[in-house]
Amino acid sequence: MENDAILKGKRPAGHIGWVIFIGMLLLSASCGIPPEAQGTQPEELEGSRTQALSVDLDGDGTDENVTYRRTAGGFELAIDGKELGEELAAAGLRAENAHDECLAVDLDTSDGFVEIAVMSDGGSADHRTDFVRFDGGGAVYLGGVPGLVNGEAPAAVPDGEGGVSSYVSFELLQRWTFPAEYRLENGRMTVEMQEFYVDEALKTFNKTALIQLAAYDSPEGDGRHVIDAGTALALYGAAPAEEPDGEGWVLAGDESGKPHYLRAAFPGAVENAAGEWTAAADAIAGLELYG
Ligand SMILES: [Ca+2]
Ligand SMILES: [Ca+2]
Repeated sequence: MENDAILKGKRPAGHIGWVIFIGMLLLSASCGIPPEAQGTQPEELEGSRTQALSVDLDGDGTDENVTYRRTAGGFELAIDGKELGEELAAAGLRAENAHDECLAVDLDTSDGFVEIAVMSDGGSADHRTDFVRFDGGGAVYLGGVPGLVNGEAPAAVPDGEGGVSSYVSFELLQRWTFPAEYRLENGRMTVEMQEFYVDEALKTFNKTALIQLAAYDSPEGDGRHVIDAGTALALYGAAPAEEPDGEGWVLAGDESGKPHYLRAAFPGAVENAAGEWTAAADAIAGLELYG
């Protein structure tokens, strides 16, 4: 059946290949839509219409009937008539500003399951795709990744082998975004942590410490010292937080070029010299929203 084709095959080389690949994914994932409607279906969407898909989610050879509808508070999802929204919310799935349609995505073509991808835009362009598996009995929330699997930028690109190429972002009023790989491990989408994300191209200048800041020699947290108020800084970027509300690190450089790792808490607080959190705007001058 059509859906078996999603994400199968070799990883196309290069960006153009991915665009084509995603286009194929979109078409093949519209499995409940009559073939003649597939080409124009995304443009025909309206706010709250119910989407119907017919797809074998658990690999038992029989299609499940999936209905999905965006709501003011998130989305409704039913499989063979059984409403699963509450179950998924209890499992931690939040989809703020969910998209009008979900997609059937085969995260791992070797495991017999086809997942439902719920895309959302979040509160402030915090694009996200969450994955739901139907195991024959109920829905299992697999977690999610930043980015959208429907081809819109910022994109998340499944490889069909359990991995998703996406990104991590962290912000101290300014937001930094770095490429990152995610992988389905033990039924949970997990970011493959890197030691530290730094990109010289994302360096921003003309910051000034407004208060005494705590700083460290490395993102392991050693060599704690204090940056004096009035110190001119450049900010390079940030490591990812392991959880959206977690902590991360921002790398600052002073005029001598000496690096200082600042401990930061999502979505915009920095550790002061007393070891407490201070709102970033009160701690560092010159931060620009999403600069
Ligand atoms: Ca089935
Ligand atoms: Ca699969």
